[in-house]
Amino acid sequence: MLSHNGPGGWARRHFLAALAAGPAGAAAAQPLAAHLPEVMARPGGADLPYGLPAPQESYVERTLSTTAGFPVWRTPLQHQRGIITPSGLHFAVHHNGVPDIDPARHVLRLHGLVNKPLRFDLEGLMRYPMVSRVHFLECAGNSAANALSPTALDQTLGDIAGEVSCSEWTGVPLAYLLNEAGLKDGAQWVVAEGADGGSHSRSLPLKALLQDGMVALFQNGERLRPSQGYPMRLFMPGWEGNVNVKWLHRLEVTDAPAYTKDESGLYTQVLADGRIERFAFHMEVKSVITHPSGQQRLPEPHGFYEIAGLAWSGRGRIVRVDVSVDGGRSWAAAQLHGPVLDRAFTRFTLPWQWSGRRADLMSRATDEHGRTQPLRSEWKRRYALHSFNHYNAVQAWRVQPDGRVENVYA
Ligand SMILES: Nc1nc2c(c(=O)[nH]1)N[C@H]1C(S)=C(S)[C@@H](COP(=O)(O)O)O[C@H]1N2
Ligand SMILES: [Mo]
Repeated sequence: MLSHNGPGGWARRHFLAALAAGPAGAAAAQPLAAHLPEVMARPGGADLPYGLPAPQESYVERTLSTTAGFPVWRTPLQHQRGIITPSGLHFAVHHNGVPDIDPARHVLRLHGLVNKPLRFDLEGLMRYPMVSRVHFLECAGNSAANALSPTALDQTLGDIAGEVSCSEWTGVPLAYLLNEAGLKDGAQWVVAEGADGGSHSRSLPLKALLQDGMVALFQNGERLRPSQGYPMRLFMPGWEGNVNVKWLHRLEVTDAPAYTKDESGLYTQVLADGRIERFAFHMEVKSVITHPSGQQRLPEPHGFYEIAGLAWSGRGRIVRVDVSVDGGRSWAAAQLHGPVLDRAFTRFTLPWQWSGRRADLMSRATDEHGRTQPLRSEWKRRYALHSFNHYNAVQAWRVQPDGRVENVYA
């Protein structure tokens, strides 16, 4: 049988070439889709065992930034139409690289304040009943560029706020595993640990895990990508990305949080009065206009355009998105497109007749608990000057008379 991806196949040749070019070359290397013409030119070979986007769409890619000191791959939200992020475009944050895990040897241990410590291999876990849920995942540090000083004026939406994606996650509810192990008196917290080099670990309240936690095994119908924690990760809907421990291999039930390096360092937040916000798990209500957005250009100087975007809340469903085209002086209710799901991306649109004059576009989402996005000035008043986590303020785009769109601090 002909294999394109086996040893010596075209995919492998491409990767070897990218590796030979070094890390910088690898990042800048042409995407696999660029090799499609080569495949399609082969007689009778006009398709692949695992499909790829059209070569003409190969510019739709995650963007890599290493300024944080570790790789951050951002979703190009400005190209997303719909609520599901294609798996290959899911954002990724790796504090200790991506471990190469043999699924046949990977084991998840559950121990601590339990009656019966348990050990699950992948085969064993696969026999448990599973649930499927569509949820967004967002890094606490998403939109940091906007939270800090005005540095992101010439960036795309993905560059600014692409540390959020939305997928269908399928896996085993944590309650099944915790109840099987049996909880001892005093059990209050669970410390989750990953199998990556730095043993990424976070403490989570047991009660919330029993209600909502999942050991996710599938993403959009296929096994998790290595980038998302293959072969298993913790998933907590609506909570900051960091607690969703990838390459999960240990759950320890405890009576108190462990104050791990990952929760006491980067992922705390300093308030304006100097106090520190600890264990702020929820990602708050937020929205972004994807079309038009930063660095796009409206092709005609005036006329009809559909404003489109995505809204989400870590606390529940989106009930309303208001859009302004005059920098927040007046607002109109956008149309929400179903399905409107709990703690998931919700698509919104508003028809717009552009006069051709400079216009400042904004969106402001409200969730079912009546929480509404703050303005940037309101958000900045609450937190210390250098704080940037959990930034959910209104995003503004300026449309210039020549159709250019740029980030603006309104
Ligand atoms: N084991 C492990 N889990 C991890 C991380 C990590 O570096 N190692 N990064 C965390 C951070 S900071 C985020 S935002 C999310 C990102 O999940 P994703 O890469 O699947 O988008 O994973 C979290 N889980
Ligand atoms: Mo993160």
